[in-house]
Amino acid sequence: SMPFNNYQRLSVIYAYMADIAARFPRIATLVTPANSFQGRPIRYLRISTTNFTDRRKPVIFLDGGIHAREWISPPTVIWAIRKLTEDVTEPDLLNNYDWILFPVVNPDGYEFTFTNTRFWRKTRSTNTHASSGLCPGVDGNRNYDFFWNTVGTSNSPCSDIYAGNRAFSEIETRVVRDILQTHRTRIALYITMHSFGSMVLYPWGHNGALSQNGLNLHAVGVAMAEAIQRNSLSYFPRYVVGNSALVLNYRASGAAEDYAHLIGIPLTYTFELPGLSGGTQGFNLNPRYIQQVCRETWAGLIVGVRRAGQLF
Ligand code: 0X9
Ligand code: ZN
Repeated sequence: SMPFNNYQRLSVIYAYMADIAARFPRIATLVTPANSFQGRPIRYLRISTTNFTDRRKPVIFLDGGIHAREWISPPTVIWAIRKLTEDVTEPDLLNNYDWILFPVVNPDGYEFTFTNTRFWRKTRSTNTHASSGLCPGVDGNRNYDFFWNTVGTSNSPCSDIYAGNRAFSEIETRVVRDILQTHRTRIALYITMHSFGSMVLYPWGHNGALSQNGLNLHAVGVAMAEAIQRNSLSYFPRYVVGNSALVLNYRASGAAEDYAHLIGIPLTYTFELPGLSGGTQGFNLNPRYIQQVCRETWAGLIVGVRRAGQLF
C-alpha cells in the first residue's frame, strides 16, 4: 500500500492506483484518457458503488499536482482514494456519491521536480510557443478558458505564470476540462489541491467579485476550514477562507476553480494546503507532516461533501 512517510514518484502513485483498481474492481476504475506532452499516462480513478450509472448521485471531483512543486497536494487526493476503498470509515461518502480522484494532473512537471528542478511549477510542453525548447512549460492554472490571459498572467514562455498560446493549449488541462464538462450537471463539489498558504479559496479569482452562489461557497468553505482546524496541530497556520483574489491579494484569470464554476458547478474551491515556512521552502513541507495534512484535509472534505450533497 501507499507509503505516506515520504513524497512518492509517479510510478509509485500509479502502482497504488492500479493496485486499488485490481483489489476493488466493483468500485474503482482506472482511467487513462490521454498521455502527457512527454508521453506519460495521465491517470485518474473513478470510484462508485453503482458504476457511475445513477445520475441522481452527486459527483465529487478532487484533483492535485497541476503545479508540479506543490508536493503535499497529490497525497491528499491519494488519501481520499484510501478512505473510499481500503479504509472506509465514512460509508455514506462511498455509497451516496460518485468520485473522480485525480492525484497528479501534471505528471511531466511532477517527475521533473524529482529528476531536475525541485521548484518547477508548470507543464513541460514546448510546441505551443515560439521559443520552443528554450523555455518549456505553461502554467496549468492560467490555461483554462476563463477570461484567459487577461490578468495575473504572462505572455512570456519563460514566466512561471505563462498562460500558453491559447486557452487549453495543454493536454493536461484539456483532460480536466473534459471531466468537468462530461459531468457538469452532476459535480456537486470540485476541489483543486495546491500549496501553500492554509487557505480555502473560491471564485471569482480574476476580479474579486462574488458569484451568485457566493453565500453557499463561503458557508461550505468555512465549514470545511473549521473541520480542518479541529483536526490540525497547534503550530500549523490557521486556515483563511474567502474569495481567491481577495485572500491571495492578487488577481489571476484562467484558473481551474473559476472555469469549473463558470460552466455551472455550484461549489468549486482551490485549497492551499499548509506549508510551515516562507519562500520556496513552503513547498518543502517536511514529509513527517504528510499524514497529518492528509488526515486534517480529509476531515474538511467529509464536511464539505456532506454539505454539497444537501445542497445538490
Ligand atoms: O496562483 C495560483 O494558481 C494559485 N496559487 S499557487 O500558489 N498554488 O500557485 C491560486 C489560484 C487561485 N484561484 C484563482 N485565482 N482563481
Ligand atoms: Zn498551485
